[in-house]
Amino acid sequence: METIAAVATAAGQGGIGIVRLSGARALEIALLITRRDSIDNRFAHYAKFVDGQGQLIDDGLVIGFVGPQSFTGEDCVELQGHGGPVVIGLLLQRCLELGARHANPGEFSERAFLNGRIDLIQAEAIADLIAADSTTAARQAQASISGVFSTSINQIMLEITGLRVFVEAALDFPEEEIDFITEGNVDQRVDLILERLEVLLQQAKEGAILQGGATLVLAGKPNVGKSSLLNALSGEDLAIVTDIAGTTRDLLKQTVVIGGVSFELIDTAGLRATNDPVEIEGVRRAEAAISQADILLEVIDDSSQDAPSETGATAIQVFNKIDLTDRVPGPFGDGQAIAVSVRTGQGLDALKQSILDTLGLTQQTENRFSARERHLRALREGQTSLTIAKQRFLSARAGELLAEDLKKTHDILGAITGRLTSDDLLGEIFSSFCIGK
Ligand SMILES: Nc1nc2c(ncn2[C@@H]2O[C@H](COP(=O)(O)OP(=O)(O)O)[C@@H](O)[C@H]2O)c(=O)[nH]1
Ligand SMILES: [Mg+2]
Repeated sequence: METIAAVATAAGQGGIGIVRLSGARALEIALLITRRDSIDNRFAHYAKFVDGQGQLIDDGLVIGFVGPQSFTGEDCVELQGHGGPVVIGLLLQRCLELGARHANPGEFSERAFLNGRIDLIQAEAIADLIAADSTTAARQAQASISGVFSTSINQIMLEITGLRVFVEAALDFPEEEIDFITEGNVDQRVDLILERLEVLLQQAKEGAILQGGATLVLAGKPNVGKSSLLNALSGEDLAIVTDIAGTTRDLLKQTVVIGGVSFELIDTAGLRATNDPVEIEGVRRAEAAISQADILLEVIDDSSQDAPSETGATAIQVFNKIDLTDRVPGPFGDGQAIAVSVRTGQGLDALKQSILDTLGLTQQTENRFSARERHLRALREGQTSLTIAKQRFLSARAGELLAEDLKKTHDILGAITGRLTSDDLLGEIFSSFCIGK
């Protein structure tokens, strides 16, 4: 493996800038730059960093991590200098002159994965932690890094392994005539695995929503107070609010944090028939946004006689302007309707709570971990494959078929932690990382 180098700290100016090296020549390169005779394992040495002409580039700390007890599993070095883009660039340049190659995005994490230091879930969670835009997202990424998700997957994989061993053994000794159903409790064991998969899928779904940030879309007639609500929820005066219907014509997007969860909130043009070509396009965009919404906030003017039109699990009806109608603030009816006054702020906390409830985000936070769409897909595929395995087994009672189906399920789930993953997928995952990670 070539020795790789990259700036590990963010671009720009900072107190400290770090160049990171990994690979067989990492220590040797660091010795040349620091002109030291040795670098102790996991020890911070003060050092001067010099270039090829013996000129001082910077001074700072050099720390060596001898493999395999390092992040990547290889010999690693951190050169910690001052955090200026030019000075840290010179330091990196010197590493490259001495034979290191500039690392690709995510290459340090990829090596950590390839050397078995972390699994794929953990590698992805590191990227998610760095990209986290809310406390919740950061906490649950940390949970995945520390192995909460991986452990659950591995337990399920272990159970499938146990079942496969049993089935394969039975196939090897046909004369023993092991009765799968009665002695092996095969269908019960499959059911148990299916149950575990379902629980894990629910947790992962929640994790993915919190990680990716759900989309909230404001919809309703003109002048009901959608833009006012966007401003209230974001705490900023972003959208233009007037009493003229048709003021908002384009989509307006803003990140808002509710209960520690970050959401993308989209304000739309009011839905109405119009001849204005700009507004027609605005309405078209509004409809497109509505169809993509995780949660639709249908705003209704409580002082009008209008009735809500959108229903369903993911729509919340927001009856606004109750300062004009004297309706009691908060949830009413079947609970999917919330009375608010954006003007006075009444009912807005109840609305926020309702948003979290509707996404199923009020349960315990203890088992939360970050997850990605890729994981959800694999968990669902695993469920399907195992369900088919069970059905085929019960109808055909053929051990060979079951063995095959179980192997397939095993492979699908194994791709989540990366035990069994194609090179294409690996390339896709790690190339989305930042350089130096
Ligand atoms: N009385 C009252 N007026 C409001 C309330 N919320 C918004 N409005 C007014 O309703 C009008 C339309 O608001 P706007 O946010 O532009 O509505 P949009 O067209 O749905 O985006 C503006 O004059 C707002 O000041 C409220 O809670 N109470
Ligand atoms: Mg508006």
